[in-house]
Amino acid sequence: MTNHNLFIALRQAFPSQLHDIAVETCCSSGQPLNYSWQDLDARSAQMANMLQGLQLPEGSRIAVQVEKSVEAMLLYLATLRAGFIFLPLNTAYQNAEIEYFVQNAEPAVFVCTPANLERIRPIAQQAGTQHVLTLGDDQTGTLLEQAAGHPTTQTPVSKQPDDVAAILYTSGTTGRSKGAMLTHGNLQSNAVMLKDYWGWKEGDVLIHALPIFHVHGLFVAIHAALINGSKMIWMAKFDPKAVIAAMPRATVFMGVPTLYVRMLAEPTLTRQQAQNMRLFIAGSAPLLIETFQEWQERTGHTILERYGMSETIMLTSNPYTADARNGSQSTRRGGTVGFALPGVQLRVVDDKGQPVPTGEIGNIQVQGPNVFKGYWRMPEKTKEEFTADGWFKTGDVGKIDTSNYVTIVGRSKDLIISGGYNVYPAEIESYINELPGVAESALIGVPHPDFGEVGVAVVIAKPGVMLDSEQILAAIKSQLANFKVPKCCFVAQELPRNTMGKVQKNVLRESYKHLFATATQ
Ligand code: MLC
Ligand code: AMP
Repeated sequence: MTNHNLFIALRQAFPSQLHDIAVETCCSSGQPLNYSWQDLDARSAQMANMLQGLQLPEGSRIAVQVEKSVEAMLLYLATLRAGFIFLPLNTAYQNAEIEYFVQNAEPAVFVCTPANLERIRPIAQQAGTQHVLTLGDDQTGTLLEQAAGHPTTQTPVSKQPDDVAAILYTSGTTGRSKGAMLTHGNLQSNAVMLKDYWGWKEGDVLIHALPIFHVHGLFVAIHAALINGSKMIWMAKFDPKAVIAAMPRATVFMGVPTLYVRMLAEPTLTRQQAQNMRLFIAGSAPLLIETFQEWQERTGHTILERYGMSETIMLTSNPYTADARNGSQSTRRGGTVGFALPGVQLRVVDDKGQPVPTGEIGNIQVQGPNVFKGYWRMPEKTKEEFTADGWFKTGDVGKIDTSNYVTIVGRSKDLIISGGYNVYPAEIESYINELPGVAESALIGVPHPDFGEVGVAVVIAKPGVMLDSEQILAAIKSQLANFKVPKCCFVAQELPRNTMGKVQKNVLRESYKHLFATATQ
């Protein structure tokens, strides 16, 4: 039987010159560190052998909350090779958030930073995790120590396309975080298709400056480079100056809109500096038309915007070249997310599930080999998010025009996307509502010049209580990942409600929409 382990497809694309550089790091310490294709193969084999040596049950989850490093990527590859399930966690998550994930996913292994070991170990052990290992961003930690003695070759464990490769936590359209199960088949089909669709070719070099705990940095970017045998210039953190400086040695860049906004603020971003680049790709959040146009003017490049989700990886994309399917005039259009990708079916329906006429707004639903297997241990939630005829409800609202361009106009899910990170108002509100003296609260997203959108809290006090908004923010900050902390908090007399008693967030959004407007001038 064919082995569909994703690692095999990635490994097959490695160039024959295994001693060539595969990953070039730009260390903050100033010491460059390079990894050859041979290094990627041998070191991920050692880690895979080490994981296999732990005698874990089949389907074990390997939870990972570490700073970005090449070794962290190797751990992902090793997990694929060993046939386990990779579970990446945002480094900003604090104890309460981690507690929820480990109790829900019950990982057999938790890899954390050396600095977080004492904090994470009891949380992980409480959830039954047998192995808590460490990985620093400076090639240290017990994971590497234990892997070092293992053989540098390994045969990837046999997998079928439907076997789960990774779980990514997301809140989907409602409620608590759910683990989206992505299979080897989901990931491979998307990677192979994007290699072709985005015109990857020999000699391409990717600047990788995104975090590697979400779809964008972990799957879209890493898979694209590996499955094309392309070198990566690896940056542990996004620094606009460093990315611009690397452009003459690179050809492809992927980023969330905030990264483009920040690069545009740099005088070193010029047409000449970007002339070696072949492709700039944006996604994870709406790219403002102003950013799209300004980028075109400054660099001569047209950003290619695409749209995806944790549950589906990539769904739509503007064309790389004129797309024959859609007429030779098709080009990258700002303000749209392009066409449904090959193999992806996308439809726009009304609230009753009936397709809306071309050009009209409705709910976006999708099908395809990229659509996830379901939410981890939540069959009911999974059922809710699919239609009876098998379409996944994205929670995004949009339209398709006569030339098949998809435009996202909003979201039916109560979600704020801030700098490419998702913030779920229901989660933040539940924390605020627990604070002493708080009667209720509402978190809304308002436009922001840097992050695109940020959370603002409106809080109502219990009768007779004087609330202090700074104290509310400080209390939230001590419990939740920093990007979830509202950028402002207002204490109000009451929340606007409709006749059904539902809080009218649209009214609040309207009231506060200019809060950060002055910063754009
Ligand atoms: C950082 N901060 C944020 C924030 N990032 N606030 C709101 N939203 C964000 N995204 C705040 C911190 O809380 C902190 O505030 C201060 O900024 C500095 O933190 P930092 O970590 O030093 O920030 P910085 O390095 O500047 O990070 C900004 C960023 C980062 C834009 C580089 O957010 C980022 O890498 N975003 C990319 C997210 C991403 O990869 N998304 C893909 C999802 S996949 P304080 O007050 O605590 O000091 C997906 C599917 C798809 O959506 O289609 O791709
Ligand atoms: P996540 O749950 O982090 O995977 O976030 C996925 C969500 O990001 C999608 O459902 C969209 O709402 C949003 N998104 C991704 N790409 C785009 C884009 N190009 N434009 C607008 N929204 C996007």
